[in-house]
Amino acid sequence: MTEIIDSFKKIAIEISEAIKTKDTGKVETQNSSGDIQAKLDVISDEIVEKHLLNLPSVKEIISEEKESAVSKNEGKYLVAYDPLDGSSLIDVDLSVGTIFGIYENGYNGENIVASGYIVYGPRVELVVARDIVEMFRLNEKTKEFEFVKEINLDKKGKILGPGGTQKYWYPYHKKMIDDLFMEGYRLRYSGGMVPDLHQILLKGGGLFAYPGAEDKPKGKLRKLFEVFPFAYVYKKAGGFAIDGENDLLELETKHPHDTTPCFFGSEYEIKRVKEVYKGQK
Ligand code: AHM
Ligand code: MG
Repeated sequence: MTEIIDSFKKIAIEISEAIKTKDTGKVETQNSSGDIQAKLDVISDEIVEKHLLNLPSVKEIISEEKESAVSKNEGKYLVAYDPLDGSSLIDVDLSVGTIFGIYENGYNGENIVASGYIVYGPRVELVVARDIVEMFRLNEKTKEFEFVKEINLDKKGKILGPGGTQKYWYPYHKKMIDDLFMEGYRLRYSGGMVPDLHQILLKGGGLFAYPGAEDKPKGKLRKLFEVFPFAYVYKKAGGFAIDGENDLLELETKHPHDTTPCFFGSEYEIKRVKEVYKGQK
């Protein structure tokens, strides 16, 4: 496990360098989820693959940019990752990230044993969830990640990141978001789940929502590469992660690119979501 986490420190340095120096344009192909890929999506995927396949403890890898898993004849961990989440923000120079989940014996929510993410912002930060959630920051001079602090969520926050296209939101979802704004919550949504969820974690709490809606009943965000890893981080930080009703880590996956509605937050906000979503399906 530690060798995988250490490997993501090297990966972070390489991807960060690529973001600063490589072409920010698109490629002609689409990835397995049907998204138009940025050149940096492909480069980042290759960087992660190169590092992970070298590790004896890794049995299999799968990424948002791959149709299916790449397996080896050794190791015990399965690593699912999104090499460059939020890559549509690259050309406007907003923060992007890498997300990873480490699984054992399968890719259902209950199989995740550790997870983490890297934020490529003005500084490069790494958050790792094992028994606790720890944050590290890259020292650009020494190229070492230095421990910053343990992350713990408060019971109630002040910020709200409501994803999806408002035109297609279900009426009860719209009312819930409106009510929270009227309670005093402030909007914090960049369009990159890594910096958006990182902000909620570091500001003590709040709510990030990417709901099911008329245009996308199962939401947009993928279980393996985005949702389960962040659900694990939020739960280990004392927060909650649900699909409206159920704990996200109780969900199963049929296809590697399955998506789910998702809500991440602290106790108060997730209780509100549950009250609103009860009996709506
Ligand atoms: P990506 O993996 O193709 O980059 O898409 C995931 C991103 C998330 O980072 C973000 O929360 C979401 O898509 C934003 O979607 P939208 O543009 O619909 O608000
Ligand atoms: Mg993504």
